[in-house]
Order: sequence, then C-alpha cells, then structure tokens
Amino acid sequence: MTSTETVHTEIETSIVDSNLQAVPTSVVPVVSGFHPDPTICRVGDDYYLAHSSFEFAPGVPIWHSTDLLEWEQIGNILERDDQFGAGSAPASKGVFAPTLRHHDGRFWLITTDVSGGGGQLVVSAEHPTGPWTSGVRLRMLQGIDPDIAWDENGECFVTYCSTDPALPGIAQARVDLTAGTVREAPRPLWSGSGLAFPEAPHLYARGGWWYLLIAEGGTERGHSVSVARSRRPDGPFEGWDENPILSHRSTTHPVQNTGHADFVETPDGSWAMVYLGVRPRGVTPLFHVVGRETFLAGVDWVDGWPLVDEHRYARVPGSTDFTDRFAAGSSGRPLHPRWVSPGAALSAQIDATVASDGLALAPAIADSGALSAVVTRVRDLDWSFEVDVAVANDAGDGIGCASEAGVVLRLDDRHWYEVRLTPGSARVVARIGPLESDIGDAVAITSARATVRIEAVPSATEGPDDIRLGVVVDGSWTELARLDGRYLSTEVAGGFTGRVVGFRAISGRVWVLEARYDGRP
Ligand code: 6LW
Repeated sequence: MTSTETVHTEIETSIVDSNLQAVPTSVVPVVSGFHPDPTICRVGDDYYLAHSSFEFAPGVPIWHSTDLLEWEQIGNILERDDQFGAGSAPASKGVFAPTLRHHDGRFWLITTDVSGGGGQLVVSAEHPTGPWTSGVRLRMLQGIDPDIAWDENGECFVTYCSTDPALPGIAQARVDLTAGTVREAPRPLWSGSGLAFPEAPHLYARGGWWYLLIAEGGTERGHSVSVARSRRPDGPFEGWDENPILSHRSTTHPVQNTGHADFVETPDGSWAMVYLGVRPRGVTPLFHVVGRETFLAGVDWVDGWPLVDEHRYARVPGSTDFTDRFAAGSSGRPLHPRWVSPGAALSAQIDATVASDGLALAPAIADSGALSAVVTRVRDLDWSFEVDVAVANDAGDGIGCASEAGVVLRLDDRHWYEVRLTPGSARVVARIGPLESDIGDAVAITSARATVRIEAVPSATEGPDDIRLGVVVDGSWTELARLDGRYLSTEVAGGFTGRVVGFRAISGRVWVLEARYDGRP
C-alpha cells in the first residue's frame, strides 16, 4: 500500500440537486468548517491552500484545486513529532496562521507553534503531499502570522505580527533559510490603518510595487483587511486612503468576521483572494459553531491598488458526505487526512498491533490532562454523524477493565457533548465550562455493538442549532438528549477553532467499524 492510499473504502458523493443555484462565494465557503487563516499559492494551473490547525495533529491541512472553487484535501503538512508535538498544545494554542508559497521549485510553509518554544518554523517539500522537512526554527522572531517572500535577487524576507512589546505591529527581518539564521535585528514595518491588532501580513510584488496586505480589528466582528504599498519589500510602506478593502463589520451580511486574506494571481493574469469568515446564527450576540471558514473573492487592480470584488465567483454547494469503513487491519494503515486528534498524536490512541476488524482504540491523555479523541471537522450547519462502535466485553477480552466508548462533538476540552457506550448501556455526558454532568437516564442496550448518532438540527430556542444525541439499535432510533448548540459555539467557549466530531476509548478496548457523515449544505 502506498502512503497515499487510505483505509476508507468508499466516499459518498451525493449528486447535487440540479435545481440548486450557484451561490456567491461571499456567502458559501469554498472550504467549510474549521479552516481558518487561509493561505494560497499557485503552480501552473494548480492551486494549493493551507490552514492553521492549533492543537490538532497532524497539523496544517493542505488542499488542491484547479478552479479555486472546488477543493480536495490532499494531506496535512505537519505530520511528524519533529515538526509539531501535539501533546504540548492546549486548546487554541499550537499551530497558528501559516503562509504557503512555491519558490525555486519547492513548496515552503512558514508558521508558528505557539506551544513549541516560540519563534517561527519553516518547512519545505518538493511535492505538496510531502515529505516535508523537519524545518528550521527562527527563534529570534518573536510573534505570530509569519509571511515568507523573496525579492528578485533571492533575498528572503520574513514579515510577521510581532508580540515583542518593544516592537509592536508588523515587523520584518531578512533570513537565511539554508543556515536557519536571522540576518538582521527585526525592524518595524507598518502599524496598520489605526484599527486594533494589525496582524496576518502577506507581501506581494506587482507592477513595480510591493504590497503589504494585513488583517486588522481583531478576528471577531470588527475583522478587516487593509493594504499598504512600497517600492521596496523592506518599506517604507504607505497605507491606502480607502482602507479597509474588506470588512463586514456593522452589516447584516450572513458572513461575519471577514479578514485574514491572502492573494493569488491566476494563469490569465487576474487576481483572487481567500479570506476567513464565520456564519453566526441565533439571537444576539449570534453564535458561530463550525469555526472560521474559507471564502473566495476576486481582486481588481485600480490605479495601482487592489479592489475586492465579492461577486466575481459563485458555486453550487458541493457534498461533504463521507463513509469511512475500517476493515480488518485498519489500525495499522494511514487514515484519510480528514482525521485528526486534539492534544495527542493519532498514533497514541489507535492501537496498530490489533489485527481484528475495525479501528482499535485505546485512551490517550493529552499533556493538559484532557482525554483526546479521533475527530474530523464538522463542515456543515446541519448534519448527522453515525458511528458503528463495539466495546470489549469484560468476560473475554483479557484487558481486565470495563470498556467504555465515547462518540463526541467537541468545541474544546471544556465544551463537548458525548454519547458513552458500555456493553449493555448508553448515556449522554455533557461538559460546559467547569460543569460536567450526565444528561437524562442511561438506556439499556442488548449488545456490545451499537450505532451512535449525533446530529445538528434547527434550534428550538433561538440558539444556533440543537444537538440530538442517541443510539440506533435494530434500525430504531432512541434519542438520549437534545441540547442547545450555543454552548458549543465560539461566542460561549472562546478560542480560534470550531466543532469537530469523532470517537474515543474512555477506558478499556474499543473498536470503530464505520463512521458516516452526512452534511446538508
Ligand atoms: C491568527 C490571527 C488571526 O494568528 O487569528 O484571524 C489568529 N486572525 O492572524 C489565530 O488564528
């Protein structure tokens, strides 16, 4: 089996209803779900997109497209411990915003592991699917959101959001990637147009100018994109009078928090931009639950400045459905790259030595003390997720402790809803901040195997949604709990991530036979 083959045997791609209309990409994400801080580059006719990933391992999902509209995940860039040790990253720490570029025949990614001792991490690869190098760490550059750019002489600049109180704003330094050294003391570059938190810089050369694109206003409702330009990559930069060039602040637009953009030039010489936004719902303050997602816009150049065209692109929302069947021997094979794990490596909880049917799980505790899980990002506002799961029977498994499985919807370690299954019973446990409690009564089930279902449905209480949790036994559904989804939203929990759904062993040995996700875009 090659490294690109995976254990999933079937991906359901529903036929999209031909009556569905194309929707502007300012309203429907091109990559939905928790995929923030998008960064894009083009090689020939191929586009590549990557995202921040925080506490999840493997880190930094990478995607491919030929039209900017339809994207397929082709891997994760930080797959090894020598690149990112997930254990040390608590919720919303770990891997922050990256920049992806192609230069001199190689792909380059620069990012910050804020839990990994500070500084910036640069990795590279010949192919976007890897292998990616262990990389160099530029520890002298204290901050987040690094960009990497080369001038026509090959001089390499790292431009970043400084967190050094003595150097506020956007800063820059020349670096030597071969030696892994910073060649000068970091210099201030621009402090933005005056909004809070100038961050997320990217540098581009076009038509004799260097453009510095940044985000401002914070990653919440005030989020904006602004631009400055200079004749040189190292400044001085002059901001545009028309800033910000994108913001949905103080509007009723269904997509809010728009910012953190990256430009790309298309093969025909036009320009496009990816940026992050959220889809909040419910009553004030409005709740967004699937994290910050990736949207697409056109860019027009007028009098040497970039104008954002939010209406250039439209797409018919595609299917996010999948079925992953874990056959015999699955535990030793690579999973589809959609599967990740918060605060622990996947290998810490998938027991590769077990050859029987299904994915064999064992409990894995992150450094933070939280129980990890094997999860995938929720991609839709309405969806259902089913898992066929088996728990070991004490009598014959030789493990010697009671087995319990969890199928969990998680926002972070302190906000999750879970169906827990033992041989003979199923119950729901919810955690909201410091409060953790059983919800309702356990129900008896007659088998050590069951199908657990979690689904998001329209809210009955003006929240973003309701979450229904239950079991399907002999084809019949028993609802164990229906909970307000607002407690698994960013507005309640805080942080930079979004909902994920998946499974874990809570104790003893657990097998997952099949996982099915059905999204309703
Ligand atoms: C990121 C910053 C931001 O580093 O949020 O939306 C931070 N922008 O640029 C975490 O993603």
